[in-house]
Amino acid sequence: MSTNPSKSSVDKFTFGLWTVGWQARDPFGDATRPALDPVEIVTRLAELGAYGVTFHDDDLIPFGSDDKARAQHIDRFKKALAATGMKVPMATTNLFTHPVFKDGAFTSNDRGVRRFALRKVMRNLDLAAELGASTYVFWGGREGAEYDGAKDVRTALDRFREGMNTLTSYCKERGYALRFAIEPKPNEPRGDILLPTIGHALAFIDTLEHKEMVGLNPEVGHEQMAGLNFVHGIAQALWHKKLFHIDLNGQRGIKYDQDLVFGHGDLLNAFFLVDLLETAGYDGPRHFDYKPSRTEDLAGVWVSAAANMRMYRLLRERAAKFRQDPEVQAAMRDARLPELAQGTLGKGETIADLLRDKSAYETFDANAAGARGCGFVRLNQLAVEHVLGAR
Ligand SMILES: [Mn+2]
Repeated sequence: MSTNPSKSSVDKFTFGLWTVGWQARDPFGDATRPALDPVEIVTRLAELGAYGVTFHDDDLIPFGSDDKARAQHIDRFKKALAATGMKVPMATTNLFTHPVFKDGAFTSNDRGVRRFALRKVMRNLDLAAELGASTYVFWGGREGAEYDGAKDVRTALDRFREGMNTLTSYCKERGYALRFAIEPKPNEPRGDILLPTIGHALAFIDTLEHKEMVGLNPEVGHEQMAGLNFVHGIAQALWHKKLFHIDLNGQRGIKYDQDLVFGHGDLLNAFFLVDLLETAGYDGPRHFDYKPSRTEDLAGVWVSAAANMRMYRLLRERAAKFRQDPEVQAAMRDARLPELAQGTLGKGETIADLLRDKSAYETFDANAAGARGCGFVRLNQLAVEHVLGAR
C-alpha cells in the first residue's frame, strides 16, 4: 500500500512522534509506558487515518548517535513513510532536553552553547528539507530565566534575533523552501520564557531580517496557560498572515501545561477555533501536540490519538451546522455582526465630512444606543446548543 485510502487523510491531521511516543515521565513520577519505535508510530497513526508525522531531531535520532547510527534511523523512518504514504510537513529541534541547554539555546549566556545550538538546528534543517517538510518550528522552551537578574532580556532578544537571522540565511543559501514558525509559551520548563505569547512573537518577527519567512505555530494550551483567548490570538495571527502552523490540544485554565486531547479543555473555545480555521481559509496541517495522559496504557494512547481527530471532525460538523442555521443567521444580524464589516467612515468620506455630519455627534442619541441590547447571549446559547447536538 503506497497511499492511505482513508478519506480523513485529506484532513491533514498530523501528530508529533513525541506525542503518542511520550512515556509519561513527569517531575514527580517515572515512565508509565514503554518507549515506542518511530516506525510503529508511523504505522499506527497511518492506520488511524492521520496524514503525517512531525519530529524533533532527537525523537528520531537519539542524541549523540554517530553518523552510521543516524543514517540507519533515518533510513528506517523513510521506509515507514514510503510504506504508509505518511507525510512530514513539519520538523523541529530538541533544544531543551540535554543539560547543555539548561540556560537556553540561542539565548544561553554561554556563547559555546549558542554556537552548538545553531549547528544542531542546521543539521536537522538539512533533514527536514530532505524529507519535504515545509515548516520548521522553533519552540524556545529553555530560552528564559527563573530570576530577573539572571538574564539581560534585551541582550537575549538580540541573540535570539541573531539566531533566527542566521538560520533563515542558511535556508536561503541552501535553497530550502522552509518557513519558520515560532511557538510561544509563557512558562514551563523555565520560570519565564522569552516570546511568551502570540503578541510578543508577532512583534519580534517584525524585527527579523527575513521576516517574510517567519510566522507562528501557536498552541492552544500555551495561550490558555497565560489566561488568553486562543481564538482571538489565532484571529490576530491570521490577520497578520502569520499563521504558518498550529498545535491543537486541550488545557483547563491557568496551570501546568496539560496537553490534553483537543476539545477536552475549553470546549466552546475549541468550537469557535474550528469555526475560525474552517471559515478563514487556513489550509495548513491540523497538528495535534497533545500528550496521552499518564494514566493511560498503550491501548489508551491510540484511543486518545483517534479522539483528537474525532473531536476536530465533530466540531467542524457542528460549526458548519451553526453557520447554516437560519435562527443563528437571524441572531447574528440582530447582534449587528455584519455591520462591523462596514467601514466606520464612508467611501471617500473625509475627516471634514465626518466633522460636518451632525448625525454622527450633535444629534446622535448616545443614550438610545447605550440602552439597546446587543443580543450576544442569545447567539451564544445557540452556539452551545449546536455544540451539545441539541439543534
Ligand atoms: Mn503544550
